[in-house]
This record gives sequence, C-alpha cells and structure tokens, in this order.
Amino acid sequence: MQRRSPKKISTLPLSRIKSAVHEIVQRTPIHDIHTHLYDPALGPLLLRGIDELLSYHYLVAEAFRYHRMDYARFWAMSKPRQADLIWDLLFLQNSPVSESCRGVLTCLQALGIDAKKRDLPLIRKHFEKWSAHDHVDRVLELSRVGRVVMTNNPFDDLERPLWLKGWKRDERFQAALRLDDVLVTWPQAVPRLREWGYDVTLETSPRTIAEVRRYLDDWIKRMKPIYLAVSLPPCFEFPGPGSRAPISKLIANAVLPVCRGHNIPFAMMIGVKKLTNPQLHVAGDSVGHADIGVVEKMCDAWPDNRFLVTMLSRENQHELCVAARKFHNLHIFGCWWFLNNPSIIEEITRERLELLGLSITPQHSDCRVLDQLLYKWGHFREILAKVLTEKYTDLARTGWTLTTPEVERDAKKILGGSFQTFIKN
Ligand code: HDL
Ligand code: ZN
Repeated sequence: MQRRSPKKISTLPLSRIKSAVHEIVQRTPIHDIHTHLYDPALGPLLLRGIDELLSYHYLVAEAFRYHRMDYARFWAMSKPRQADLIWDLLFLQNSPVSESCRGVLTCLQALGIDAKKRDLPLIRKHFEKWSAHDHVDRVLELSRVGRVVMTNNPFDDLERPLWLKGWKRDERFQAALRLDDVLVTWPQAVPRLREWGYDVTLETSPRTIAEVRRYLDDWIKRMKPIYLAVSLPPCFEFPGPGSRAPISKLIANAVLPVCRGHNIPFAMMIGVKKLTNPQLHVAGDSVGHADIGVVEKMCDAWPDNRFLVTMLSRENQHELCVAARKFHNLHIFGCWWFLNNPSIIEEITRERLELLGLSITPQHSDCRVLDQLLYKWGHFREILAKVLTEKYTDLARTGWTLTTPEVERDAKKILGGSFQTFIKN
C-alpha cells in the first residue's frame, strides 16, 4: 500500500507571524497555578461580583491615597459602601488609569456589562442574576482558564470545617496546601496543632518534627494538593539542615521530606514584608529585596526536591532567572502582586524567555475575585503575544522556519504545560 507522505505543514511567513501568534496565545487554555479562588462548592469563600472587584485590597490601598478617612471607620463599612467610596474616588473623581482600576473595567467589558453609564447600582444588578456555578462556568469559559489552583489553609476557621466535612470536588479547582501559619508563625501554630491532636511543642524536637509530618500527611491525604506553599519575608535565610531556627528545621526536617515522599513540589513565594502598614490589613503588606543565595542553597542542598519559586521584588528577577539556569529542580513562576503591571510584566517575560526559553511559567493570576481571571489573563495574553511575536520574528530573520503547531506547542507550555511537566518529573 502506498504510504502517504506526512501532511506537509506550511511554515509561517514573516508577515503572518504576528497575527498567528496573537490568535494562538488568545485561544490557548491556561493552568492558573496560584490563586485565592475557591471551588464554588465552598460557597461564600469564593468572592465574585462588582463589590468584591472594587473592594479588592489593591484598590483599597490606592483609594487611601485620595482620602484620609479613619482606617477603622473604613473597615467598619459594608463591602458595598466601601465599593461606592472606591468607585467615586478612583473611577469618577480620577480617571482609572492604574492597572487594578483598568482591570475592573476589562472584567465588565468581557462580561458584556456597559460601564460607560458609570451607573454602579445598574452594574450590581447584572451580577445579581448569576449563581456561583453559572458565574464560574461563564468566567472560566470567557477567560479560557482550564484549571485554577487554590490557596488552602487548614488554619482558616471558615475553610477547615468544610475540608473536614468534605464535598464533591470540582476538578477544575486544584488544591495547594499553604504553610505560612506553621512555618512563619510557629509559636502561634503550636497550641492549635495541639488542639487538633498533634503532639507538638515549641521546641522542634524529633517528636514535634514527626507530628508536623503527620499533620502534613493528614492534610495532603485530605486535600490532594499539587504543591505545598509558603510566603516568606525578604530576610528569610536558610543556613541548611539542622539549623536552630524553627522555620529552617521545619522545612528541612518535615516539609521537604514529606514533599519528597509524596513527590510534590515546595513553592516558596519570597519577598513579602507583612503589614508594613497594619491599619491597611491585607492591603498593608510591602516588598523587600531577598537573598537569591537562599534559593540556590536550598536547590543545591536538596536535589531530590522540586522548588517552585516566585519573588516579589523586581530587583530579584534577573538573578532568579540565573539561579534557574543552575538548578533544574527550580521552576520559576509569575509576575507576582506588585510586579503584575504591564511595564514590568513585559520586562520580566522578555528576560525569562531570553535566559530560560520555554522552561518557565511566566504568569499566575493571584486572583482573589472570580471575575479578575478576565483581566489578569486578558492583559497578560496581550503582552505575551507581543513578546513571543518579537522572539519568533528574530528567529525568522535568521532563516529559521516556524509552523503553527510549533507555536501552539510553545504557547501551551508557557501557559501551564511546563508547570505540569515540572510537577510530574
Ligand atoms: O501570599 C500570597 O499568596 C499573596 O498573593 C497575598 O495573598 C497578597 O495579598 C495578594 O493577594 N497578592 O496578589
Ligand atoms: Zn497569592
């Protein structure tokens, strides 16, 4: 039988690269590897709608730059009243040019809600008609986000009982077990762990280490997290195994062995200065430059562990790329929080592609409100398409030829595929 020659796939001419890349990046589904969203079955934990969008802590901080209201008085206001104030200050009295404000408008536009009338009560009415499940389906479809990784914390008094009861999981929402309470505020964690039946003491004795491992095993069994995570201050240091500091001992002797045992990565989100202004509550955190040597030492000391790392300081980004070149058990991700602005996203994404090729996960959304998926990914896709077009054009100019399936393959890797490969191997 005559073997048919494989279907000839035409190469992309220089003139078609831009339109092809933009079209492919726009339609490629996303694995969003870090968010604060929740499975809709968890009810009120999943924030959604215009009042949550407007009272997002990014906008709260920006609004306080235009008013001198007493902090306690602001926090005593209901969410809709906070939203009214923020809408007036950041959208009506000033043009909403900041990325967080523009994001609200992108969400409304994507949902087909007309903001031109600037009628907040009317905008509210649009959101009232969607049940949580319909709202989730609609936003995931419009944003083309296929998988969302939650941030799950057994120390959260609203969340813990829901996990203990259990529910039929929506497989689009994956779990990540968050360890800040155990690792960063160990003294406060001890009494609660004891209350839950774990025989731990302030001293991180072998018994305590064994009990922390049991705690991690119990919650890994319950949540099936795809990674364990912690956010760390810029001053976080890691002298290596056996150090006296609780956080280092707990990581070295409990977290990393458990991650190896379950074959799941450890995510470190480094550079948060907690509550620089405590009166701003969750909006009060700031940023500090961290020591990349800590990341390098840990990747070197534990070659059988896999580390997902994102850093909050812009000044840490280049050295994080270089560190990732040295350690294949290090996967870097996201333009996190204060980096999630077009000017910085473009700079970071460009340097990551130039130093690391496609072995990165250049973005996560960090969404706290369901609808934010529409803007955080809508804005990023535009920037990624622009940078990728430049890179492919550079290649084409050397005479290298590209095909559509190759661009599709690359986009899939960058929007979650490289992460999926990293967590599997
Ligand atoms: O620690 C974290 O996961 C951070 O993302 C914080 O939640 C932060 O408040 C945030 O929402 N950043 O976008
Ligand atoms: Zn986060």
